[in-house]
Amino acid sequence: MTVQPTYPDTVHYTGLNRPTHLEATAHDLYVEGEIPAEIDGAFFRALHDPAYVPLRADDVVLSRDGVIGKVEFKDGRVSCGVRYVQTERFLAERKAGRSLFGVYRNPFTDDPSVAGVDRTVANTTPYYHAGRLFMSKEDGLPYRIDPTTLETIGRWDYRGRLRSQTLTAHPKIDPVTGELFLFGYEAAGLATPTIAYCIVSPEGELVSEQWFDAPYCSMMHDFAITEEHAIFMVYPTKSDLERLRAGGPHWVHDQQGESFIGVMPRYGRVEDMQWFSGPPGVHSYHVMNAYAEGTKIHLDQAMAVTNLIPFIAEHSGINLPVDGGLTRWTLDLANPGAGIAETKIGPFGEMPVIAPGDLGREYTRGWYLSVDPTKLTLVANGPVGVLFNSLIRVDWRDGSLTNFSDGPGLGFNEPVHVSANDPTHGGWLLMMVDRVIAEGHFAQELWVVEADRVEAGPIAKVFMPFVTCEQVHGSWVPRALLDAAKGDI
Ligand code: V55
Ligand code: FE
Repeated sequence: MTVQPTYPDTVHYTGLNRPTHLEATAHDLYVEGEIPAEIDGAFFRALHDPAYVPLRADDVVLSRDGVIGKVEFKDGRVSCGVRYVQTERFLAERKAGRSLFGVYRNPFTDDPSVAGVDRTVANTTPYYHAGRLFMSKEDGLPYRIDPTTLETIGRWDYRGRLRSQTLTAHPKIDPVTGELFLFGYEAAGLATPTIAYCIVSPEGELVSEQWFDAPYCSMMHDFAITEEHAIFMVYPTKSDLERLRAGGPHWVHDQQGESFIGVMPRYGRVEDMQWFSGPPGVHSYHVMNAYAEGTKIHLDQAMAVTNLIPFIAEHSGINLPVDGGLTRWTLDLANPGAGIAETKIGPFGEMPVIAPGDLGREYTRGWYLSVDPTKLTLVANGPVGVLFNSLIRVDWRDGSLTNFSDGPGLGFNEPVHVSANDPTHGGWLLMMVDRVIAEGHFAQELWVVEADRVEAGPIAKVFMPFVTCEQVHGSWVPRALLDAAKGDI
């Protein structure tokens, strides 16, 4: 008789993070309300679900295997599916029938049999460019996925042309030119300060890759693009090779550490980067948007006083109350000495979203998730330790906020924006909602919300026939783009 290993009894493997090992499809889901006919396409979601009990009981949620989820809308009918991303790591572990890779982003903790095997889990963002669907994580290269079957096609390196060892999970697609802007950090290997900045043509060919050094090796989770600039944010969550060799954590946040914003012409040379000094200790995971106004740049981010991920704060010996908010930073390229002007826009929150057509341009509205403390869910879970229960719409024309909150017992996940054919209609948001049905157990519903009337709540709900693990990010792919999917290898 063999003794089955068990999942650790930590937030990383319980509640919404309870492993499901699920791969499934379902058709003609039950819908309450009416789904607008124009919602025609696929909502791809990045999920994470471990395939095996981790090697080390102190491993964390960000190490869990990537799963691609899809909710597809066609002619008012809804179907869904989930499948593991068959990364090299997943395939090696499936063959062995157990975990072979050690803790989050530390290859020195791996079983020696997998030395040199790609260890990314592709669990952060699905994105679609030039007819190709990818699943990505910032510690490696993306994996290409068949958008119809959700089968993994393989790791994507632009047919061997890409030199960087990593690519961001927050790529930017210019809505007018169709180009894809990417960067990779730790591009030259573990704990290096090397950044690769890349441009991919609308046809999907890598046309430029330039390398530069950041001031130090930082967790550069997101970046920004304007019509004229590429913007890199360096916040003091730092890595260290010696710490990794000793089996320690990849990231420690330096609460006294300096932060920097690097700005370069987006088609220019990395040598033309202008660095701005930011406040010490702060951190941001996600950008809502950025745009240029004359020599000025506005950079709108979900800012926080420290790194929000509880295990990183813990590894860093930081115990600050969670604080921050949607914040506009304005910098003037003509006057770098003036530093960064800060405008607080909205309350603490995360997962900012815009209409994809607004990327890099002056925009009128955006959305993000926040926490309404009067409707709090007692189940603390997920990477940031709380369930979001408030959807906020920001109107940038006058800075006003509207919101819809619900609970206790509900958790909101990052929505996607679906645009309407009628330009006077603001489109819709699709948002997966986790509903607590018993302690540690959930049901899931996909809500359809009018993007410019979030306060009215959902106009339709799709009841999911099975429960998946937590979503990270998502992408909406309209029917016309799905139909243009490339079948090449
Ligand atoms: C985040 C998520 C990641 C990761 C690094 O939400 C940062 C932040 C799901 O993976 O690898
Ligand atoms: Fe992210």
